[in-house]
Amino acid sequence: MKLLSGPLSMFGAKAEIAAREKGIAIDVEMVPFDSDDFYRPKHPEVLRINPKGQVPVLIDGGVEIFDSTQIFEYLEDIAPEPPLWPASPADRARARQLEHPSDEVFFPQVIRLMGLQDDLQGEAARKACAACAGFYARLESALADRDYLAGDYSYADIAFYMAQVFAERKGAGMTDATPRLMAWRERVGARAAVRAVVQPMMDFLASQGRPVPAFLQR
Ligand SMILES: N[C@@H](CCC(=O)N[C@@H](CS)C(=O)NCC(=O)O)C(=O)O
Repeated sequence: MKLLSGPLSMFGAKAEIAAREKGIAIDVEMVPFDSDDFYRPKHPEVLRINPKGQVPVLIDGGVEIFDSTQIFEYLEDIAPEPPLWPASPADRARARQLEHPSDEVFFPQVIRLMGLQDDLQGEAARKACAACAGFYARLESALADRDYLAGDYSYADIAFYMAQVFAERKGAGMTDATPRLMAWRERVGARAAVRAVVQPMMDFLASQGRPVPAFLQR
């Protein structure tokens, strides 16, 4: 099985962490990525398989998939153990409803901040940071009676862990205002699969002389 990812791809990291959690041997190839954070030149297999031209892309024999969440679903189907979605349909639906906004509601605020790094005190950046803080507060409430976002450790945790790493890098990290979420971050970050993927990413940042979030410094 081959995963096309990028050295700073949070979506690629989601897929790689999930494969490691499942114990699936996976060959990860990093596509070209330049110092301006552009994925250029586009890898020919990425262009062929993903009409959006984005990583991650997973190739497993004749199966070719793009989108990190679609890759989660495939991994769950081929390797049901250990499960990374809850068992019952209702709980699964709830977990998916936590994984999706991580990518599609929270992370877009982080992408907004990526373009506002020279004006972090400006109104647009402050609005994006406030949206992230609101998201953290909602998850803090969800963690009142559980250790992980959807009960047991799941894809929802993997997705949000990676999204918040990038939020931290871009100025919208979590704070002591959400202590349960901070403890959750410790718990998820201590997992071997998570460390094995996030640490090389941080090493890549350091190798480029770019800041590494304090909570991930060696
Ligand atoms: N929804 C997609 C998002 C993938 C995505 O945004 N990938 C980024 C890297 S993290 C990318 O390839 N960007 C290059 C581009 O859009 O040209 C997923 O979950 O895989």
